Amino acid sequence: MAESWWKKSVIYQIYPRSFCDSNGDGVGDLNGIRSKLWYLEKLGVDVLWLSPVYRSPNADNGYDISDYYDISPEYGTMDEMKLLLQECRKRGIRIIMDLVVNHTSDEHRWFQEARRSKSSPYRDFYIWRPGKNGGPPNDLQSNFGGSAWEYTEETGEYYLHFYGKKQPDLNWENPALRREIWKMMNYWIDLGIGGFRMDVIDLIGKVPDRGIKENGPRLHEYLQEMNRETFGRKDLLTVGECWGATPEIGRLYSDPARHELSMIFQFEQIQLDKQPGGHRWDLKPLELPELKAVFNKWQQELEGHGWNSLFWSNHDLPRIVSRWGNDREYRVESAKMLATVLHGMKGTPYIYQGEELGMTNVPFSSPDDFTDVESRNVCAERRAAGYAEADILASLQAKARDNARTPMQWNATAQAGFTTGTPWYPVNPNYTAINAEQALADENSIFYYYQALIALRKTQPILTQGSFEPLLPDDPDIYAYLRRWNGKTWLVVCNFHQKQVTFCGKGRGRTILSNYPQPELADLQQLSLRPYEATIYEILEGEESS
Ligand code: TEU
Ligand code: CA
Repeated sequence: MAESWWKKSVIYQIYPRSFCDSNGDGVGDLNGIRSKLWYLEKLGVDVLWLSPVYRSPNADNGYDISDYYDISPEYGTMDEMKLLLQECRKRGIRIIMDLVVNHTSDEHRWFQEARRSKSSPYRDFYIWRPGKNGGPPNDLQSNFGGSAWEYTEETGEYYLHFYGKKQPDLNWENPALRREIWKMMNYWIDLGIGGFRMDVIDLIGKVPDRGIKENGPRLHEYLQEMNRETFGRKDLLTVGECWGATPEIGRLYSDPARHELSMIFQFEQIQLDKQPGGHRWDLKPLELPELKAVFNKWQQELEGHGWNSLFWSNHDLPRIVSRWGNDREYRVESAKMLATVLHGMKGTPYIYQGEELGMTNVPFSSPDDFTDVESRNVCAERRAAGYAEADILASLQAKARDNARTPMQWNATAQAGFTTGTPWYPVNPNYTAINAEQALADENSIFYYYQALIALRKTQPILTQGSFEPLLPDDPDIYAYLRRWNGKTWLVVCNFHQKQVTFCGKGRGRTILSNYPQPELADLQQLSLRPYEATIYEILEGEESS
């Protein structure tokens, strides 16, 4: 069987609002993306995932859609979308769209109809329940804080919303709703898109009366129906966002024999730096052995039964160099080290815009500077619960979604070259030093390191097909593993921390790529690793380490 194209791809996530503004209104747009295709082509990525650009009142920056068939006027027009698709096609770049179908906006026509009357044909597109004892139907909580139920005057019932009040949940048990979703997906497929990223797809099987949010009983039935009715007839990339996935669950989605999705985003590694049992705002430092254990498990357990996605960051997560690297004196070294760890593994890598420049978290100094809907809610909740302001600030600085959403840093001119107007969100003041123009002019930049990693993935089947073997699972500082394919062995060895450490392997290695100057041949029996040093070696024949 021919290998699917997306196993060799590297995907670049664009958060359109913050990528490039072409008309000076301070909001990134489709023409802005089109004007930067040369940059993405130079980086070498072959797929763009666009966070939502559909019509939306923006209660959650586009993750609240009011019309799936139209482009939000602030991003452009459907004709501009088609033009972007066309320009991408010329450059061999595919676009995958964000599919947000767990919920719509409350301003979507379906919901407007549904809320009006119990007899509306759209009533059953959403989930309505009468209240209990003068309150909501049960104590289900919204992922953005507070009750998941909202009362409506018109019919005296509550509707379910797992996210904001302006994001009512769709009722997937209704076959008429599912048919509408298939129709809409086919519309986009026919426009020539390369696939879908599926927002919180593990929630669509919800059974609110039994308190079931994730991984409901009919979830996989719906996905198999979706596959049959929409993308199954084409070789498209589909990736489901699944916060609650274990490798066992990951196989259910991505085992090709089950005809569901290409792969999922799993978040186990993303949840390691929080207090056990606590919320992600309850901070705890990352332990490297725990990180390795999670990745190793996913690498090994999906082998032959599915396919991994590989990512450090997205629009909901803090900047990885600030999170698990060092965004001060070793920003360049640590950003490259993190890239090496991830891109050396088996799966499809995703790069979040600005990650290839080593963009950092925002230096906000008050909780009130954080304006994202989730940040506002958690701040209000924690103030009400009596948390110290300093604690709230520390949590937001470490984890707020705002960190990922500052404008892309293109150059050192005003507003980082993102806009000629006033940006919708403040530019990180470090743009004068950290920006694309600077990176392109510096052959040792993080950008060119990502470019080299992407080029390796395109030319070296060992990266896409080779087996994965973890080394040193308990070492607190070194992240090392082997890849093997066709008689060849590669060693990826990284110092995750600032202190010097020694790696003891076997044989000799030829340097493939490193974030420090390296001799062509290295003695792997005793490698002294400098701060955040990362190297990929080919182990010379007959000298395999084990
Ligand atoms: O996020 C899924 C999700 O579960 C979030 O609640 C996540 O836990 C949080 O954002 C982490 O900060 C997806 C989208 O990626 C996000 O942008 C949307 O707000 C959310 O769904 C609702 O559509
Ligand atoms: Ca604009």
